[in-house]
Amino acid sequence: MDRLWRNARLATMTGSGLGIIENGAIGCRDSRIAFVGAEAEAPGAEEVIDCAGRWITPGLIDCHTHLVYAGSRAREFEKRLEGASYEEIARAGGGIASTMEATRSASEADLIALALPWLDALIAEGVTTIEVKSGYGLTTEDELKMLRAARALGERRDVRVRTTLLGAHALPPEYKEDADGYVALVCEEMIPAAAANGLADAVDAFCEGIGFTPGQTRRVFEAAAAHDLPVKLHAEQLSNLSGAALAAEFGALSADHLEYLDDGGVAAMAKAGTVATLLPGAFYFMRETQLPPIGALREAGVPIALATDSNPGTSPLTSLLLVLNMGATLFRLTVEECLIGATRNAALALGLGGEAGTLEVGKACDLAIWDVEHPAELVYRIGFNPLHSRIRAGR
Ligand code: DI6
Ligand code: FE
Repeated sequence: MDRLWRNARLATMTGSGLGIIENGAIGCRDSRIAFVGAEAEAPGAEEVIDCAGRWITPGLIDCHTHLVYAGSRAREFEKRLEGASYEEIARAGGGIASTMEATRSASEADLIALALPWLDALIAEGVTTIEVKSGYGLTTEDELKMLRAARALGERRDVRVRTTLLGAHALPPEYKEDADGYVALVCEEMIPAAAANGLADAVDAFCEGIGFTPGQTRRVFEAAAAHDLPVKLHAEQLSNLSGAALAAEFGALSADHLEYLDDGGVAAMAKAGTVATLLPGAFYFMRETQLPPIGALREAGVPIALATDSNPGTSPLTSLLLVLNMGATLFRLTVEECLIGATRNAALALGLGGEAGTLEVGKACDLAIWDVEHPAELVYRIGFNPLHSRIRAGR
């Protein structure tokens, strides 16, 4: 083996709980995990690192972000403090449309430069994989520009980036009277172009009163399927349009938000193996009071993931550790559910179940090493970062 981390306590995220191994060690060969287990059984390695009893978890995974965009929505935030609603602002041409204008005006290099500090904040907390969505360009050219910027983040930093085409995020002003025409553009131009250029790992849509109807979302999903791209969906965030069930029908990797999810949606997701990605940052920032149906999701065995939803309008948040705390305090998830939600289940939500999210032989050697006495501290503390070191692909 190339490298061995010894004298560690491991939370492997395998099995039913955290998969704890005391007196553990992890070995790495050619950037992959080659040994996980008791230190006494570990083979030799060229380089041996003494972890002094620290905890090792899989590198964290932020499986839902809108990290690439330009412009600020701080003034819109002020308006909301004065009483304007998110929907009112959106319908008056602000909200997503204002970020769209700034993003269209920005170059690919501008977008990369803007996103890097936010990405660095995530990386500083042990994040080794992020998903980044487009959705603020809303022309084929600007959506591809966003996806290229997102991919470039993975070259500027040592982080695995998965990109998602979210062309059906909002209706751009030039299609104001022609939503179906815009959906046709997404299906006939954006999705084929993103697929042809290898720029998207998945396709997403915003199925909502201020977004796209279930019928329009279906057309987007059909186009994605025609290009062999898996789908995800912003579903049941502000109202219940049965979007999650539609996503499940297409074997979606995940349905996200889900505050207004009903029993039928839960059952459909369970049957399809669709991950429920919960976004407590948006719940908090929007002062939402409707809780996602955690008990029903749990009972049905739907895997629950947690993510930042980092975006300028509803979750200007770049701390996945804070999301873990919010998952527990706001959604009453257990410590185990929170930690699994930002590792194993987050990997599933990105179609990376075989590659990341747990400490298992054969997976990429992506590790977070923590100065904590127990993994519960990662969920418990607010605004403190106990990361000792972060290993991505064995380094
Ligand atoms: N749901 C959200 O919370 C974000 N997008 C979406 O579909 C909000 C995006 C924004 O307001 O800029
Ligand atoms: Fe989102």
